Amino acid sequence: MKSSHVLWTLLCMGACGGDQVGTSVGNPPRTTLDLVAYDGSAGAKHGQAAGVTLDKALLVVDRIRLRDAANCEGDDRVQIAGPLVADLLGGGVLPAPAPLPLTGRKFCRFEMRWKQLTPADTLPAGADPALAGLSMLVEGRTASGKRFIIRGEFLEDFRLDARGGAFELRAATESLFVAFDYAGWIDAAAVEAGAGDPVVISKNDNKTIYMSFRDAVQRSARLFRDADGDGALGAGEHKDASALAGGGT
Ligand SMILES: [Ca+2]
Repeated sequence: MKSSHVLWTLLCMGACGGDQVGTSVGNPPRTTLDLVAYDGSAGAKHGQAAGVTLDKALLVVDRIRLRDAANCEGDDRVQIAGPLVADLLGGGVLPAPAPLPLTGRKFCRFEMRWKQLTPADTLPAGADPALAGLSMLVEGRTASGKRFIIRGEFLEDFRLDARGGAFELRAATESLFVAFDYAGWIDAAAVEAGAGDPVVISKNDNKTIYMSFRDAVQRSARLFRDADGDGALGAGEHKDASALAGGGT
């Protein structure tokens, strides 16, 4: 089970040096990273996107690396230990957002990698047991009521490049979101045409939808600030123009 204490310790083993971090164990940083999803299309209700309604969206990412802006192609990077299990429509990273004690540094890139859990992996409290063995689990319905389930077994790397070359964590209390705009994830017409109830979308079933879905999820990722510091990604905080990084290629 993930422990913020262990995560903090691992992160410091790889990343914290000198005066980068002024806290110590027992006084954990308030700067955090969370993983969430939002609807980037105007007017739709939460969980509803482009002809489909999502009932569930969980994903797992392996370590996250932040590249130092001063040497973007070099080896100077910070690594956030994973895996991070997130309920994108619910509580975000489970059981709590990951510590991100990096105030005052500039970064040019966010590098992420899908993590496929093994069936024996212990899930954090609150995670859907059906996520075992997967890297992503999505369930929903089309407008006609046709149900679908997506069982992702993704392993690839993808990255979010800083807009304008670099972004900086400005305050010791600043928190970031890697947020996925789910409005374009799913081809509703293709799901409608799929066989089965529910329509199963996996590496072995409806593979064309499966591959398009994976690419769309990666492309939909953006990095945003929690501008008002309330711990949630508000509608005014996920405008594309305010993204610190994006791309998902
Ligand atoms: Ca907020």
